[in-house]
Amino acid sequence: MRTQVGIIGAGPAGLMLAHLLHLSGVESVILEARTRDHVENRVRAGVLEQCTVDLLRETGIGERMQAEGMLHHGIELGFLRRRHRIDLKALTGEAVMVYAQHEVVKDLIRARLDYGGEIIFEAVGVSIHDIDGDLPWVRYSKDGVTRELRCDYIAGCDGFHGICKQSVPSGALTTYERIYPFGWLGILAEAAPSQGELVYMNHERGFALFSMRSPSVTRLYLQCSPSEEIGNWSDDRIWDELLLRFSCVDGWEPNTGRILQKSITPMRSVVTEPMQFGRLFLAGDAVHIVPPTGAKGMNLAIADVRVLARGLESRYKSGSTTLLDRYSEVCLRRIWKVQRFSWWMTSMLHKFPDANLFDQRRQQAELDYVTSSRAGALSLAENYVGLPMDSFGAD
Ligand code: RFL
Ligand code: PHB
Repeated sequence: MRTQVGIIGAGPAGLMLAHLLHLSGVESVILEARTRDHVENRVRAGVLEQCTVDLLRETGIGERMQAEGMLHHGIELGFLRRRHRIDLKALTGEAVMVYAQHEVVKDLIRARLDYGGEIIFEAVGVSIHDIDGDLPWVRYSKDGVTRELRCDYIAGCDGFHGICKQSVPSGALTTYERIYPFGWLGILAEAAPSQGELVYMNHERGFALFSMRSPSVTRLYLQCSPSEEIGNWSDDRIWDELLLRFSCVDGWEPNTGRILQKSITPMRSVVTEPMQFGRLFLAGDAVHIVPPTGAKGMNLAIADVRVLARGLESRYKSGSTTLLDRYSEVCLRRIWKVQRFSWWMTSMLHKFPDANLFDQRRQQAELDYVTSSRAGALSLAENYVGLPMDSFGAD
């Protein structure tokens, strides 16, 4: 089989890239290791930046998000048992949309299949070859038969545990990393959200986050040890800990209900540079990870492929690789700013095992500053709704 762009991975990065390429008249084939059912039901992110929302709308896949997503004009930061609102809309003129990542994935898969695009699910044993030559190719197996996909370019959108980054010769890429001494235990609960906006709570027992998925489902997270076993957390223990961390002087607390799903995620910040090697372009979690405190992972993945799609479109329309050659440089400038923000939110809100009383008071002073100073709140808000998309222009 032959195509112009071979895409590895049907997460938000791979699916959005295929969609944008289709709109530009560029052919692609997606190879995905898991089943359609698995990728459509993988519970992950929930917050879309304004630019992501605009992109979904402008490219014709925003209809269900528009109907079912929840537009949020503010968020709350809590510390010392009080919640303080950051008015994103008043500060920046923009808002965020709470709409689950797996719903975006469903919308992208449906759009692709509707226009006759190909997604090969359950493609196992994927390996990539000749990425430093002009004719890269991919080997994979489907239904027990080994096949080859020949292409002009390969997009490595295969997430943090993917094979694309590992296929680059050692020494060609540099990885920058920070591993945090905690993880997040996340639950989905059958309970109406007890208020309309997200609450990021700093507490002496550790961070907690109140979010939502629909008028009847609440999403909650609590900071835990990175090596924590989910089996140690009964439903009762989870609710006791959440209610303790969220307890506020005004009596607000999340509604409780049946726990539908629970999982633990480690926290890390990672960037690998450059994002290109020969004819292989890496995008999304395959090349960077942010801790989820800034709600940026999926948004960054989509921002990468927006730049990549423009570069590829220009290559096929004019024959010029000028934009494509700048892919990594253009993306990394924004990625590092988003990394900084995600690290900063994480540092400000979590309890660090080695923090002393000085660190605790300094953290509270920082939260006090951000929630009481317009300049402090504006900086947070500007980053939270999403920094402007980088362009290829001379800015
Ligand atoms: P994905 O979604 O991991 O997709 C990669 C795909 O590649 C497939 N794959 C392979 N296919 C073929 N062959 C192979 N060898 C393959 N290896 C892997 C995988 O099956 C998969 O389908 O990466 P992508 O597309 O880069 O998207 C990144 C986002 O998924 C991720 O950054 C976000 O989920 C992060 N994230 C959040 N992002 C936000 O923007 N806002 C949020 O509010 C937010 N909250 C979160 C989050 C991530 C979390 N967890 C679970 C890590 C909250 C949490 C708890
Ligand atoms: C979520 O709803 O899953 C969510 C919201 C905000 C975050 C991270 C995750 O910062």
